[in-house]
Amino acid sequence: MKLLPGHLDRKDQEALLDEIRAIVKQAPLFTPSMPRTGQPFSVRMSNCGPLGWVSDKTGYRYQATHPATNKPWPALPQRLLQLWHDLANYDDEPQACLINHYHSDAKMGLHVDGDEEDFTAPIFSLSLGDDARFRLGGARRNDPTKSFMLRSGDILLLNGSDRKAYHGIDRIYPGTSTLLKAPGRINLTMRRVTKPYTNGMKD
Ligand code: MD3
Ligand code: FE
Repeated sequence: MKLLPGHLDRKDQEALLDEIRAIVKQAPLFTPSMPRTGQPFSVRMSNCGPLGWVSDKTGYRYQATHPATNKPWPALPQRLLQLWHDLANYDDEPQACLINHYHSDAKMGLHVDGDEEDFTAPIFSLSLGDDARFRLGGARRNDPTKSFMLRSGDILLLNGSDRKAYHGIDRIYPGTSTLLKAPGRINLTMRRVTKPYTNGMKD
């Protein structure tokens, strides 16, 4: 992984937040639930880009439409695409940007991001709002873990073996940032979902 602390300054964070607010007006935050049990997540989600990640009783998947409005997801903002091009070191465009919203007590348990077909592409994460404690482990759930703080404006790139590693958010530190109007945190993750296009020819 590569952590770029404070990559976005306050002005850039505010400009990006304005775009995210416009997106969640079109594609409201929804509460995903665990496959089978239907247990709700504490994190609320939305997406932008051609595909979005959703979870409900029938499973985890990427789909082209919002689960409640059934409308296509809003477009990925140009400033996010530009950051991907500048930093991701990957030629193809991201296809999904998952928007996670954490209230003060929300967390995300250890998991692997495994619903993408292309694991050669990195995952690009950007944090806005209150500080969070992020935990990164290894390929197996019981591997040792390390924790890091993620702060507003930080960018985290996950590539190589870390791309398939267990990870989660242990806790939010409410009131550590003044960016959002209320305590909480937003995390954006840009992802490549399908394998890049090839026409089957050798060169
Ligand atoms: C490490 N989000 O959306 S971002 C997720 O802060 C997710 O909302 C967390 O885990 C959040 O799936 C962590 C950093 C991150 C994202 C994807 C990863 C770390 C990762 C994929 C593999 C390994
Ligand atoms: Fe994840």
